[in-house]
Amino acid sequence: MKVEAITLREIRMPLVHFFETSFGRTYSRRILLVSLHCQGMTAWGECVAGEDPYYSEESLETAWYVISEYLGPALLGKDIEAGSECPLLFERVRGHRMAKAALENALWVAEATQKKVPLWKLLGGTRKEIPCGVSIGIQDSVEQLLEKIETELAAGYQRIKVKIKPGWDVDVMERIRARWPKILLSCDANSAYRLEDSEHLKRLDEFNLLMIEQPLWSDDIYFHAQLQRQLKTALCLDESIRTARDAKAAIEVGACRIVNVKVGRLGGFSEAVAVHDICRAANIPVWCGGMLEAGIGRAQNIALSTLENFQLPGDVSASKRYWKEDIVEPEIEVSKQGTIKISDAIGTGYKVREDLIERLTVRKEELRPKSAGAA
Ligand code: OSB
Ligand code: MG
Repeated sequence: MKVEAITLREIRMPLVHFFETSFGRTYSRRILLVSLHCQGMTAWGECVAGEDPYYSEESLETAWYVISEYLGPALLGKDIEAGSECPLLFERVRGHRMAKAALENALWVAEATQKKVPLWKLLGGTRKEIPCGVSIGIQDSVEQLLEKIETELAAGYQRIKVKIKPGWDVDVMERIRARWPKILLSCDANSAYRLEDSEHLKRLDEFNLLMIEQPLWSDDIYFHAQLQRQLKTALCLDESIRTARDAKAAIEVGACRIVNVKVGRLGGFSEAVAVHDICRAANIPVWCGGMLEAGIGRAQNIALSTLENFQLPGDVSASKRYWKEDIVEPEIEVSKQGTIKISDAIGTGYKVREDLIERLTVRKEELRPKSAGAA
């Protein structure tokens, strides 16, 4: 497949409900989409970088710059057979994994389309139905949070994850457990605590949580191992795992017992599958995280979640929880049992709504190979 041109687009999509984590509240998303034009075929990728560099160093703006100046030119005019060739082509650029993932994942979709196979099969998936959970942000009141949990349980979701931060943690979990003693429940701190908080965090042990996600620094592995030794509850790492090597180190030092796999954070499907494999070999279950994706990213997360070691329900939930109207059709729907059925269609099985994307676009840039002789 020759990559003849790449289009970058910024689209704006208001969230149905605001989403608040320990680093802030989001009402509306600005999303960078890439489309690769390969000999009559168009393959789409969604960059999960946020509006601001809070979850990680990357943002929509840094991703736009790095794709337009470095990663795009590394692909343009090249004949590429497989998405798995990307990491080598991008090797000179350090970090910027979300920018890399947007392009690499689009090439995996192109490869699946060309080979006429479903993306999930190309990735090595086996599951025909995946279990789904929800991530619920910090609310204005505990009552509001309880109401939201009730709605999601009624919709069938198999696991509830709530965001926590100092001042919104033990008391909140207590209220949830008092009402639902048995549900699969976890919490995510997005790095809001320090090792000195370990006595406080130990109080979470009484709630029989499935896991506590990323309590400490976003770049730390070692001190999570110290914390894990003090807790009964399993720790899960999200932000701290940026490479397969990080996953290996975290497992070896005992920093977590569960790993969150986010394809954007890891730089693309190649590294995400590598993390999956390392965890499987070490008997560490993984699950697929979410980044408030629109349908393109969401559909790709679904494909990844079909791999065998995605044993726990992911933050892979229905389009309508986030968007009035999603940019793929059909929209992503979740069954009454809290699952998504996997389609045997070629590619992701979800069609990109190019007309709607065009209407949502506020910025666009087209990249083409520099003509021969140009500097
Ligand atoms: O830590 O998992 C996270 C959203 C933005 C940034 C980080 C995280 C999240 C979520 C949302 O938890 C998951 C979703 O997409 O539903
Ligand atoms: Mg997280």
